[in-house]
Amino acid sequence: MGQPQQPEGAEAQASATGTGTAATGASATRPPLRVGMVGYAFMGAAHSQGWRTAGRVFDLPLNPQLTAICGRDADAVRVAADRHGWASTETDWRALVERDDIDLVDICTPGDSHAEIALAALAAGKHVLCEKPLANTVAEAEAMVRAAEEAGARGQLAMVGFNYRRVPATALARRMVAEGRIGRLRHVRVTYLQDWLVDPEAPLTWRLRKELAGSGALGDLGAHIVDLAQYLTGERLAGVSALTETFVRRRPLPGGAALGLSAVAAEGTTGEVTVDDAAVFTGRFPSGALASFEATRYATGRKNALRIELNGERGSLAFDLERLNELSYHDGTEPGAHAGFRRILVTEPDHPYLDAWWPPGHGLGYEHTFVHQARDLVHAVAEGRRPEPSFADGLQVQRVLAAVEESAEKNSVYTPIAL
Ligand code: SOE
Repeated sequence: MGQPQQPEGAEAQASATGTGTAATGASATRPPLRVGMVGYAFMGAAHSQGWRTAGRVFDLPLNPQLTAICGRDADAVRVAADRHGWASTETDWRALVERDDIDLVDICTPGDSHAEIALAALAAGKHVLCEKPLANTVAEAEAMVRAAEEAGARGQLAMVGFNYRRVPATALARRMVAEGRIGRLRHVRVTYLQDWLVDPEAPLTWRLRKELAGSGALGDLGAHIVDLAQYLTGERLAGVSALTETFVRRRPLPGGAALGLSAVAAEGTTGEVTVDDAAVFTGRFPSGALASFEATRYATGRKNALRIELNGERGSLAFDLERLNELSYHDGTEPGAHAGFRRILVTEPDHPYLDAWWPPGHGLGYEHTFVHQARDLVHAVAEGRRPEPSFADGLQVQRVLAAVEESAEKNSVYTPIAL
């Protein structure tokens, strides 16, 4: 089996079991974890991959079963079920969450339905995995945390899907920070750059509508980098100063279903973009470290460029999602003549998650983060252990996003965040 979810944590280390052997037919004899998923587009496909693969690679205590997938369009959800390996379909999520043969509900819908589905699933006695950002508003996220805490007392678990914690290189970076390898933190520099909105004729898909998505690049990309920065540092932002912008305010309406991030435009119709296209903000950590963040869909030529660099008194770490099998490390205690950033190829069996995968040098990709996410959640369920990131972690990220919006509305005034 791979490394525990929080490689540096005593709790997580105590959870490490197994030997790293790939799952065989033996997994079929383990108790099932029957999953019902709501949503079947991009994230639904990614999570399906996770559930389908986790038990075949990792030696899991429970056997994830792709029991039912739900979407409003009966034909489309049937096609998705066949493609991704789900045993049955539903067209009403309320029916899905009430089914007796479902143990865990995985929410892969746009943010406007996260709270309603999660509350119903928790009330129905299910464990819940919810895609990021946890909700569209702080109030919704607070209600979800309350429900998760009540359900937790009954033994149910709730996790939010910040999958970039599960890249082996980011998990290794977390471990190295916790080991003190960069020493006292001074700077955190994070960008998440995409370019799928550069064309002003790209249609107004759901991600550009506040009532569905909550916010734009901020919630979609900014949520990831806030979570990752806080996860890697082990600290929570104390306050932010922000700018946001919507560069293109009207766009053609979509003429049909979304195709990945985009869609075909319907000719002659336009609608208003009601979210930010980009968010740039600075922040302070309680330790005194300074942070800068940039999230945009207008970084021409940048496809999925999530980059983070941490500078500490003793060293630095840098990660680039477009080279996700690598971690750069500079040991500032080395003699100057030989010092410099070196590339750690994060494919060794003693790197997080990697003892179950391929021989050294045979790298992993984006989809594997979802396999690791499923793996970690299965362990948490089997061990009755609160998974991370929890709904409370998701709420705290939501509070940062709200502070960014508040600061941007007030010309970047420094806006504290309740810890
Ligand atoms: C689109 O910007 C998107 O698919 C995000 O919604 C995901 O969370 C991110 O992982 C990749 O980009």
